[in-house]
Amino acid sequence: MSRRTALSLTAALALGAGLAVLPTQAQAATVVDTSAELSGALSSATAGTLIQVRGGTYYPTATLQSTANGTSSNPIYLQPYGSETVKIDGSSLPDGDWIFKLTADYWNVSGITFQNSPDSAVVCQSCTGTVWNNIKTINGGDSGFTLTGDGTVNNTVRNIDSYGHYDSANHGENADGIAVKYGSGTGNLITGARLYNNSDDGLDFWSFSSPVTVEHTWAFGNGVNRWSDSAFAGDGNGYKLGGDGEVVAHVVNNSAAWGNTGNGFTENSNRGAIVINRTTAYANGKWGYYFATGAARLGKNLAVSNGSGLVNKGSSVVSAGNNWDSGISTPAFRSTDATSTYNARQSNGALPVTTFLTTGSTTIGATMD
Ligand SMILES: [Ca+2]
Ligand SMILES: [Ca+2]
Repeated sequence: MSRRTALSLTAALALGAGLAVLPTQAQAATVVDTSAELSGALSSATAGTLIQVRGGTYYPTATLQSTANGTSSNPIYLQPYGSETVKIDGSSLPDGDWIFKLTADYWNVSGITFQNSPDSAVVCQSCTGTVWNNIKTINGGDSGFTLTGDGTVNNTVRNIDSYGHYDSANHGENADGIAVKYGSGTGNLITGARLYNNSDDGLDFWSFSSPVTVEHTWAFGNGVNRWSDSAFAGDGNGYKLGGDGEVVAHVVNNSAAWGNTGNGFTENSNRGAIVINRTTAYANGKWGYYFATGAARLGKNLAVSNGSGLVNKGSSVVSAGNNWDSGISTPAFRSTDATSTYNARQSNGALPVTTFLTTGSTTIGATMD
């Protein structure tokens, strides 16, 4: 028995019952330092496999992918070796290829940057129980991070940065920061995301028929033509919460949208009881909140300086405690300088500390953390 295992068991005994499941056996790490080794490790992984990638920038020539499943108690881990910096760059991939695709369950992917993909950067198709911690998807040719397919269940995307995506062939019409599209499945959570400067939307739930929860997320600067595209077609919504006829009650808590060219938050034709609480929409090009046809529940939200107005809400919307509701005042922002929102994340992976769009209010708007 290794020293580490002995200590863990001692700690477990000291803490008594109720502790999380311990690994049933120590599993040797698979350390890789070439794209070929990484590809092989992904496809041959089994429950409990720990894949550690040595620092450096990798240029795979084919999509890295796996259909290997972990289990809830023994996921498959993919992460950098120690504290090394790992970037996987799609510049050597064929046109139309993705960098990384999982069609698999119970993976735990953390700390890796996926950049310069010819198409989508990371796609998880019909995944159950995957956890993505502090990954980055940057400057790809379609959406940065995608959950798709039926059987998309209990996935957590925590502290992702996804920015700079642009699909040139479609003049920016499709590339979102996060896309949860064309599928179904409950228990999916996006938390701590920064989704910005993408050609289309920050976040897009087009044609996804089950509720998704979003919290502590920032979507900003999407839909701006940063590519000198004379036929630019990006929509520029911060949070596009539906589409394609699905009626689904997504939930967005304590999140913000600013500087997007479209709406800050929009049902996008979803007539379901979308729940939006304690969010802030600031300086978006169109409406702060666009919920003209559905039955959204809007509570304690704050809209300021949006191009078309604070809110466009239909007669089925339930609205209470928002700054457009009668008797609710609009607190002043401590800062409207967004510079600090681009800062490095905190050491625990959380969003950077900022006073931008904070008000100190305990009753309305996002807390920006
Ligand atoms: Ca679009
Ligand atoms: Ca979109």
